[in-house]
Amino acid sequence: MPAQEAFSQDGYDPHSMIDTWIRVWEERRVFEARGLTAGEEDGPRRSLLVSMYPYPSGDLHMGHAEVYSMSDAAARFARLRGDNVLNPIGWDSFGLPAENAALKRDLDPRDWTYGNIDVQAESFRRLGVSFDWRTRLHTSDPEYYRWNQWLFLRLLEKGLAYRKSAGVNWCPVDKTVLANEQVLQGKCERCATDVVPRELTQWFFRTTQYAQRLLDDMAELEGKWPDEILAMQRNWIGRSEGAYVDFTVEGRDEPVRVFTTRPDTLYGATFFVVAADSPLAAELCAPEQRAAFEEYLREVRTRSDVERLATDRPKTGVALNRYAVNPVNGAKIPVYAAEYVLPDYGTGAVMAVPAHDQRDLDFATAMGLPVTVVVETGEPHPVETGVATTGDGTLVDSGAFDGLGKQNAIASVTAELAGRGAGEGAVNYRLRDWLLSRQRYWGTPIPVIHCSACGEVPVPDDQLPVRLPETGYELRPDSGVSPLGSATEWKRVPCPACGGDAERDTDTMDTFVDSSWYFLRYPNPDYTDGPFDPEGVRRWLPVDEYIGGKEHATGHLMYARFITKVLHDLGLVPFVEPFTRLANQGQVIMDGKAMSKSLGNLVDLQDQIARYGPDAVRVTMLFAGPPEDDIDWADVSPTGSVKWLARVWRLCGDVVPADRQTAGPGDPEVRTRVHRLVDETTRLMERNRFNVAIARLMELTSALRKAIDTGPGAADPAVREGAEGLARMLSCVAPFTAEEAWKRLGREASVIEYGWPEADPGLVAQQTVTCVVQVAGKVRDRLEVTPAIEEDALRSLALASQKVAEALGGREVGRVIVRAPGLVNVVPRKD
Ligand code: ANZ
Ligand code: ZN
Repeated sequence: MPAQEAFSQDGYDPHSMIDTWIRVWEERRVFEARGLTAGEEDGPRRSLLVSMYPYPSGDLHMGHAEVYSMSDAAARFARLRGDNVLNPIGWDSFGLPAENAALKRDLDPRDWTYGNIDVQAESFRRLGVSFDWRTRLHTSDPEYYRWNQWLFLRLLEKGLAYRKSAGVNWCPVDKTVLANEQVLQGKCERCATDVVPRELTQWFFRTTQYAQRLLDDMAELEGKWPDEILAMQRNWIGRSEGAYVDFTVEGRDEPVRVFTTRPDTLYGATFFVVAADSPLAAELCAPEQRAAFEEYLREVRTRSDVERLATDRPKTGVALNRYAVNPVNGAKIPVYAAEYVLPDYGTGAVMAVPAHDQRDLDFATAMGLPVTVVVETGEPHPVETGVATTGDGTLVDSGAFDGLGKQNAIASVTAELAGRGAGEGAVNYRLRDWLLSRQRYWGTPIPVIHCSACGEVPVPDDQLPVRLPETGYELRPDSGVSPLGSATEWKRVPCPACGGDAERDTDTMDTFVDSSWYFLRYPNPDYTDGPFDPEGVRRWLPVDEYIGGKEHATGHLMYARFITKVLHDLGLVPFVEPFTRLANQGQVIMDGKAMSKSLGNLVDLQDQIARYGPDAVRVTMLFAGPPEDDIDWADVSPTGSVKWLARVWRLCGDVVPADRQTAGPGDPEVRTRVHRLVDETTRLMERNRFNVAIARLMELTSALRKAIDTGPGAADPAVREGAEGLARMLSCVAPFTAEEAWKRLGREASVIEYGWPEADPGLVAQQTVTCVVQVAGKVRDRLEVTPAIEEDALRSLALASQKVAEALGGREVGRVIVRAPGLVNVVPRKD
């Protein structure tokens, strides 16, 4: 524990106040939502604000402090404004780090996990986060994961869960399956042996069946989710329209189907490519090419999809010495196996049109294959430039289709193919089915029993949960593929169908299954009659606002959307989208880089709290910039935050007690200023612009200080009105100090129960707003500007300020961050 910093803030002590207020809040139950699942139906507006739940990897870190400072400010604001708010907390407590820690320190993954959860829970309390602790859930509890199993069985019944063979990373020395994060540059993180691909039978959820709905329902999210995330989802689903075309292949009865987005280029197909690692390639390979093909295949298996699709790598492949026949003109074209065609996209085979597809052109160039232009686009010939032509144009050398434009030709060729049974229009998605089996211990066991007589038999619902064995298993088994495979006692069960000897499935579920529905259980985490309480779900869901990092754009958010649609189809939830609004927060970085142990730039949250107190840490997080931007901890000033909080605390102590004030509404100028600032802060908080809202609160602090020292004085009612408003608004961002300030104003706890101050519209109408100008995060000047001022104008105005020039002291300007009309931050260049 680092020493607490000694602050000479005239009595303001950011540490000693903590325990008192935690106790008061708990006693008064101020953070409990009303009517979770029963009673108080017709209360005020309900809102459910959810932050992506934490993983208990140790104590809370700076990233957690950032997310929860933001979500808590939003939750407290909504509560102060009269919403019935549910601010829940749970833990994503299954996952690989627990196993690694257990192996390294010879612990039970349970002890490590639950120990960390307790530490994090205590830290959340001491950070003043306004959770309703009745929602607390842990996904590694059998009471929770039994419902993962229950859901899995429902998907299995619907044909949405299935098994097929798929590749895994295998370490031949440790004889174990490695998760992607355990593979470092192609080597096992433990023993540095080259990892080899291996085929295993694995469980999948059929997300592809929902591809179109995942796209269509995005219409509901437009304008409510960040555009960037929607674009990433759209791209991940990757819908392409085109056609299937059937090519006959010599010596094979069934034709081979390809997917193409450009059926109009069919006459330009000069060769045919199948994915080297597809069963089809092995089947088509002529005997004399077998040896070459197998050698090539070994090479291909070591490469990732990203490498395989990279356009800057030389194209490789092997001729299979077979011919495919073009259905429209009977042309015989050679068949190749190559890595640039992926086995699990489209049909795993392509008609190659080198004139109009860049990868095909690169391959043709490498192999010396012909290039035939069939769409005249006006661009130079692909053979001369090495660039395939992809623009619009007119068909040539395409028989009866000559002269058609691209779009017309796509339709006509597709119709022609369909007419003679050699193809049809098709839609293809890049989205893959969700591979959910993990060969790991610390996860939800898959509730299936394998019987030699009956096959895959679901565990009956009344035998759930299938609990993890607590003893008799090896985390790194000497043989076999998964830890549960080593639990011989646990594995052996009678078949539920025939009673014969059978074995449990030994895989566990991807933890993204746990997180795909946890928010539905928040209103009643102890519910036992189903995965979630239908009444709680009806009252509180979908989530009004979901807050978390961009890294979940295509993983977690896609899975949660998918499972919600499945639950909807099962009649279990009335909506199809789980998160009405989504907000992303940036990361906390240090000196321009992500914090990491290896870089030695880790900032420890507990150390920061010990120095500055929880409120100053929260204020610093929020004041650093808009929520979606990264926060560079090297550029912020927690000391500045402490000083401001101390100023508020002192100010509220200086205001004359209510019964000794002067009569009347108080100084009109002060009142006007107070009401305008309340109004602006309100509007900024509504839009989650916490940084500018705090700038307004700072301004209010200074205005009131001035009113006391050189204005109407500490007994003026407008000064009290302003100070009380300040304490109430402050409780969103610095809850402990706000309570102390409220007490110093002679008021009774808790300030939260007094609500958000109202601005008098009559006083609000105004001509100018105040823009705060910071240099390196410190306020250096204030400018009166019109509310509609443009960013550029504001930037010039700020840079022209004498005070800014003084603060820069000759340093060069690096970045200028402008948030019109309220804030300009000038960041000096670092050398
Ligand atoms: C012939 C053609 C001609 C193509 C042309 C494109 C341009 P998107 O848009 O991503 O869906 N393709 C099909 N299956 C593939 C696979 N398994 N691996 C690699 N490439 C594959 O891309 C669809 C296009 O990608 C398809 O259309 C096919 O090439 C190729 F002027 O067919 B095209
Ligand atoms: Zn059986």
